[in-house]
Amino acid sequence: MADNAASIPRLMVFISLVACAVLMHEWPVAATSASVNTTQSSEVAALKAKVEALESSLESMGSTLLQNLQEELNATLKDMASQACVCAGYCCQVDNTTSDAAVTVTTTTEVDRNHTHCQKIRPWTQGVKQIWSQSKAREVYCDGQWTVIQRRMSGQVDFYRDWSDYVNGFGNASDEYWLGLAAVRQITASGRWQLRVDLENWKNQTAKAIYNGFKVLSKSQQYALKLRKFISGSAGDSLFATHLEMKFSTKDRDNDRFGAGSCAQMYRGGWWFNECFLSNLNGVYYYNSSSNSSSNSSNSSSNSGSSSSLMDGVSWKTWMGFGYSLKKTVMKIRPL
Ligand SMILES: [Ca+2]
Repeated sequence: MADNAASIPRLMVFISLVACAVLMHEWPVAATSASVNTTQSSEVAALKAKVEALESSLESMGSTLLQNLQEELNATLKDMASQACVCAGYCCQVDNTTSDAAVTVTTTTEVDRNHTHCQKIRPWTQGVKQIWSQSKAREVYCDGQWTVIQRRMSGQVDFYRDWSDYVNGFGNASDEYWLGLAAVRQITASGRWQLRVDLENWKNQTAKAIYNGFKVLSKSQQYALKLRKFISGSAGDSLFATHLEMKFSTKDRDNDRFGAGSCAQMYRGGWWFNECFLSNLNGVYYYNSSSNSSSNSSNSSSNSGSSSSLMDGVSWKTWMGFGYSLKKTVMKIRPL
C-alpha cells in the first residue's frame, strides 16, 4: 500500500511532466504558424495589388487597342464599300463625314452594267434612266427603246461650248443635254444603229428624219460622223448630204472644211461642220424663230434683229430653211 500510495504522486508528477513536455512542444509550433500566416497575408496583399495594377493596365491597353482596331476596321470597311460601289455598278456614296464604326452606304440606284443604252432597259418607257457608260453610271433620257443623245427644248442650257464639253457631255437629262461624243462613240462602236431626228417649230408642227448606219468615229478621227443612208422623214435630209464623214468641230477645235474661219465660232455651236452646214442643231437657242427674238445667251442683244441673225440658230435647212431657229430638237438612237 505504501508503495501504491507513493506511486500516485510519482504518477502525477509524470503526467505533469508529460503535459509540460507537450505544452513545451506545442508553444513553439503555434508561434511559428502565426508568423507564417502574417508573412503570407502580406505577400497575398502585395500580389493582389499587382494583379489589380495589371488588370487596370490591361484594361487601359485593351481600350486603346480596341479603339485603334475599330478605327482601322472602319477605314477598311469604307474603302471596301467605296470599291464595291464602283465594282458592282452601284451609284452610291460612302459617308466619309463620320468616324463612327458603322459604315453608311447610300445606294441611290443600282445600275446594271448591261444597260449600256435604253433599248436594254425594260420596260420601254419614257423618262430619265441610268445607263452604264464609260465605266460609270450616267443619266440619259429614254424615249421607249430610243436613247436620246441630244435634246433642245427650253433654252436653259448653253450649247456654245468647248471641245472638252462636247466630248464629255453636258446639260441635264431631264431637260436639255448633249450626251457626249465619247459616250456616243462607245455606244455605236459595235452593231448597226439608227438615228432619228425629231424637230418641232414655233407653230408646234413636227417633222422627222431617219438615218441608218449612224456611228460616231473614234477620238483620233475627231469623232467624225458616219451614216449609211437617209431613210425617210418629212424634215428632209440635212445631215447625210453635207455632213457625212465630217469631223466634229467646236469653238476651240476647228476641224471643218471652211478655210477662211471657224464654222463653230461663226454659227456658235458644236457640230460636224463642213463649209459650213445644212443643219446645226447645237446652235444658239432663240425663243422665237422670227426677227426681234432673243436668245438664252448673255449677249442676246446681238442675237436679235433681222432674220439673218438667226443663221446661228437651231437649224435644219431642208425643213424650215436657213435662218429659222427651231423650238425643239431630239436626236435619238437605237440598234437596228
Ligand atoms: Ca475652218
